[in-house]
Amino acid sequence: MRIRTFEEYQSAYDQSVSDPEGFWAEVAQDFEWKKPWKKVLDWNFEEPNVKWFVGGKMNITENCLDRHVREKPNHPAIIWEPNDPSDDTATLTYKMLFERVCQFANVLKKHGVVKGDRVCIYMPMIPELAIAVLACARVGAIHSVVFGGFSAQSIADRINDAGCKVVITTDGSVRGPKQIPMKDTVDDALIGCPTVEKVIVSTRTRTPVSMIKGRDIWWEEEVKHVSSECPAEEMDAEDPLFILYTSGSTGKPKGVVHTCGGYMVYTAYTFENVFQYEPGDVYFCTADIGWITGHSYIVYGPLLRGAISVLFEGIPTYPDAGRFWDIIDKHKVNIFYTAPTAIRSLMGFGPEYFKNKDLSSLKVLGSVGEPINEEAWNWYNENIGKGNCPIVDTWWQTETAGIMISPLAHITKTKPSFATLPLPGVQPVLVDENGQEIQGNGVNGNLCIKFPWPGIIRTTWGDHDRCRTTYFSTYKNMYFTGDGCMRDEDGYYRITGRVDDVINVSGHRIGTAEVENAINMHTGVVESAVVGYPHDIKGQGIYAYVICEASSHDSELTRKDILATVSRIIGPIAKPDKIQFVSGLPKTRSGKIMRRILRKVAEGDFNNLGDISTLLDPGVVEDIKAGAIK
Ligand code: 7RM
Repeated sequence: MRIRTFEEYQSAYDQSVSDPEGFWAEVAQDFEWKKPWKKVLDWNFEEPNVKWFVGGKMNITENCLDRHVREKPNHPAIIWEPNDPSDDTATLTYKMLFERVCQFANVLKKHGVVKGDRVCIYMPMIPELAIAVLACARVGAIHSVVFGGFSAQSIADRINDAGCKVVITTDGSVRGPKQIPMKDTVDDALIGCPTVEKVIVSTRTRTPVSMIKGRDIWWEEEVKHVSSECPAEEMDAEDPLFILYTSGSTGKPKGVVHTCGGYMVYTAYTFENVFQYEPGDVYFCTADIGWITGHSYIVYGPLLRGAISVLFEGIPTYPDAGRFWDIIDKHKVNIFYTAPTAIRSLMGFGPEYFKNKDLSSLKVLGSVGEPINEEAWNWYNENIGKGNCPIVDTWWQTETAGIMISPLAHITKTKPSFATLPLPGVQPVLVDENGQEIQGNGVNGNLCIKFPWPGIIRTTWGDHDRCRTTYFSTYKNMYFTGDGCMRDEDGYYRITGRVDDVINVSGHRIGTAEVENAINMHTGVVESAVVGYPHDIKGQGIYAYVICEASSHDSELTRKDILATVSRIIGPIAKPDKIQFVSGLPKTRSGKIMRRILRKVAEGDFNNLGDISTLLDPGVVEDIKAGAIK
């Protein structure tokens, strides 16, 4: 169901509110179902229990692949752009992708993977990553993609939480000038992973790896011995499609679960309407498939709509800061979707990197992952879009599966740093601290959604109650996003950032508790507290206050050791930007750290610390201020 005008948007929106079931049933007609659903929606937010297209049977890969192979086998599906621009790009047509997915699905089957099994995928941005994802979906296995930048410890935690039977990885990977071991890291992880039976290794770097007999097998060898025909497993609309781990304010990352039917309908619908994708358009999303943006808008959404999706292995600054613009020029990209952190970083390199590039193929620009500041929005609009490409500032989350609040390209009037209006099917509300809905315009509050949409999180793997308490218990009968938001006089939404203890560093979600736990693993550390602070390029940086044992003297060495510890426990993305050694933390008499004070000091705002009289020892505040890191 394609929206083409603002009036059509309004009427679709109205219908989606007055008759959500009728609305989504009509959207879902666009797909191939093996058996029709009996009921469109069953839901309550108390448990929560949300089911879309109840009783419907399907397989998402038939909608991503088989159907396009019948209609246009030789149409490009994936254009792979390697890390090194002088290496060959690879174009996979729908037919080629289909055959490779079926082949690899047969490899999975041969090694005992059956419907419902969990498979961990730890790979760089190569076509085999998309193939592995789709092959899992083909056989009904639940994929759990772990971002290639995570440490062995993080991989192990995720494998064990999900009970993965198989791991798919590569020998190594290349990112910019660096070679990164992948298989070695997996080997380290697997020391503590009893559920893993097989490791399938695809070749990327040809670096030496150790292959354990009986456990480790080569991808290239395996695919030689299987057929390239593999009927798709019949899945219930509510069977899990994947688990994706994401950070929250407390504890270890949660395994967000999405299911087959709703996810399919929601990602495809949002993809085509937000970007206004036209047949033949070349679409380039710069995210990594290890995050939700890559799942929904590199793999599933675009392939469901028969699109051409560019899959880029490298980084924005290699071989130089013009790489994105080179790729746009080379592949004549029409739709470009990236993150504010990348825009801010590339802005800093100056115009020489884009001025001689032909960007005239561009029609639509997108932004995702964090609030985009006006300066970055304007720079993006003027220099990349040349003033005639709408910017779709898309707000959404791992838990929402797809875009929730966003302009529709060429349809919704944009406004810098506003995600603008909810998509059809999305009913946002702003609530105050008491859980009261804030009506009217020109208001601020916590962003909640009061009605289910097909992509809503179904559960957190292995711990349904955690899903309830995290998202559905803060405010009764609402899904709580964790974001603060303002609705301006025009009814436009502007997301202001997290209101919980989640930090958004370069679009990566990092829980302060996770970083604190990692820092506390270091032997010399007694206690720590982590907060976010505004960072010019990353959006937010990580500021750690650390109390060390009296015996640690060389603070520079301790600082480096702490960084190494965090890298080891979580991964380099969670390394604090600033570490301040303190003798105490501002705690209330009941022992609670007053993070508000720590945030203010980290921001450099010493004069508005608020009431500190309830602190056990108000004296620590002076010490913290005196030692603050600029
Ligand atoms: C897609 C994704 C989710 C968090 C979310 C927000 C922030 C994402 C925007 C944004 C302002 C945006 N999933 N966020 N998009 N904030 N404007 N357009 O990023 O699960 O990794 O992160 O990201 O705080 O809650 S995520």
